[in-house]
Amino acid sequence: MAKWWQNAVVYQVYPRSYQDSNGDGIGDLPGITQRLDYIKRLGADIIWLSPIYQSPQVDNGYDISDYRAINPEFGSMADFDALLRKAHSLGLQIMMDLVVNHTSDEHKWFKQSRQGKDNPYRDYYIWRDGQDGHTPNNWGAFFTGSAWKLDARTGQYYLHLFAPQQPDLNWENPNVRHSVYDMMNWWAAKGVDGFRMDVINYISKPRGLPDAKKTAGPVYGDAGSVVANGPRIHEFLQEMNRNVMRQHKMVTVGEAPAVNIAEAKKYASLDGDELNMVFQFEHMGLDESTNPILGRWTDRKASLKDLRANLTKWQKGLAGTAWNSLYWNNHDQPRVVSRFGNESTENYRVLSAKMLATMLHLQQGTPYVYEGEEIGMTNAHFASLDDYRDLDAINAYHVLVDDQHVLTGEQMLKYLGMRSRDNARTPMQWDASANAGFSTHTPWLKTNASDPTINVEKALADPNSIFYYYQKLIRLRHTLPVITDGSYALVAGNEDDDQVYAYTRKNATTTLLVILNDTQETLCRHYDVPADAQVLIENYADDQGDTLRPYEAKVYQF
Ligand code: ISL
Ligand code: CA
Repeated sequence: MAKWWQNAVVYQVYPRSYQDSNGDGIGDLPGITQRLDYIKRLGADIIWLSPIYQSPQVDNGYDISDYRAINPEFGSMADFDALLRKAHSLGLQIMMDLVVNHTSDEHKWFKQSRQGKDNPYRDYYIWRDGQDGHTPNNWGAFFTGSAWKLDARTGQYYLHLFAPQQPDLNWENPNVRHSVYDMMNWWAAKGVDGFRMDVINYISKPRGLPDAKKTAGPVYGDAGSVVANGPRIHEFLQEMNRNVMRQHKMVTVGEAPAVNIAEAKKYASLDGDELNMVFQFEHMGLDESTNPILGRWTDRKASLKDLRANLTKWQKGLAGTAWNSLYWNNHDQPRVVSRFGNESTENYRVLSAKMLATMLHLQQGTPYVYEGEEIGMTNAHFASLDDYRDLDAINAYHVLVDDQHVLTGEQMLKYLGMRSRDNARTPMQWDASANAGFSTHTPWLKTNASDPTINVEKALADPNSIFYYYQKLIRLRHTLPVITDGSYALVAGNEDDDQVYAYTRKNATTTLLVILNDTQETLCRHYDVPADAQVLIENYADDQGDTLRPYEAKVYQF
């Protein structure tokens, strides 16, 4: 018997960019509440809200200064309660973002902690002496620079894996852990239905905080490789589970960079003593640069072979023992149609968006749809650094172009246009009016000017839109058990095909055969299909058998 979240579909809302209701150019909670009917119409079951807590917004809310207050830009606690009530009345669940690897440096715990070595909150964070006038180890922060910042008051350094304004919490301290569990229970008591846990597999730091391996090129060691999946991580999550998850009906997903199959099986085991599922990152890394200095700043494209091999590895690796989450997009990733699809013509944009949706939504796991994905929103391709708001993009530009001179400004702008997180964060495109119907005021981040015709109003008026295709995929998941419980296999011989991806899902009564042309060419492929097979869903109107048209996706049921 599938658990309730196993055939659910999650829709992620980035509150800053969804709908502004009071004309200040910033999306807010009343704006989301106005749009819940739209999310319901798509068919999603759960809404994951990116952070809405009180925050200085250095990292758009992933720097929290009060876990029990709403950021005033987004509204009030009464606005949150109204959102939750309306969501529940529509049968939608709310999943909160839980950011507990770090807080904001304006959190009261950190303000206390930095007061002095004997402050009761000192040990809430990770403080170390320098080594001979240098940082305690070689770790680099994910947003550039060292992961350590010297604090003048006590002459010690504190750890921040992200921005200096995001000090890491010390999970070795039981008071930290129980403060977090209390806070989670407080939200659960309010009625929230689950948590998406930010970089949760970074919370247990390696003993002794050893240097990380450093390849020739980068100035700092790769902290991610040593902090991911640390020594006490499973103990901490099991403790959290006993204190929080087991007390409520709740769905959880952990963001887990650098997770492998063996670790994922522990985090997301079907026994349910840690999390329900994790976000793995391997398919998001397939198009990284081969030059470690550049990392994801490149225009490399992933090959179909690599993508298929990776998705297949995760399908088979977790089958029967743990549960996958399925995603192409979130607020940190460029738009899927621009990245793995083809945005060069309107026809290809629509076809490739539907093809990629088919690839993902027919696999086993819980699918996540990120706002705007369901209408095929594309990357923004900003022309100037001034258009960017994300500290990740701005810092990377300065380091690679101005300090290290490894890229020209022109090259970096091109790579930002392909990979920056701001590509995902441009305002939701509701209609063709000014600011895409997002706001009456200039938005905090420019709307995507590349195609003003991509919007919800237009999608809802067109029965062949990407929106209705997603709606259908979601409805199929809700009605056909094989999509949730069927076993996954590649069609024999398909592993070497660099143009077409073909796989099956099978349970005791039903087989699905999924055929996907990942090219803009017309191809010929023969697959054995029983004479009485039905076409379950397709992105062209008429099945032409062995002929596969550009980006054709079709699913047979028999
Ligand atoms: O965004 C990234 C590159 O694609 C990742 O390296 C990202 O920083 C990492 O996945 C962690 O992300 C999460 O924690 C960050 C926050 O900035 C991201 O928005 C969040 O999703 C720090 O809280
Ligand atoms: Ca607003």
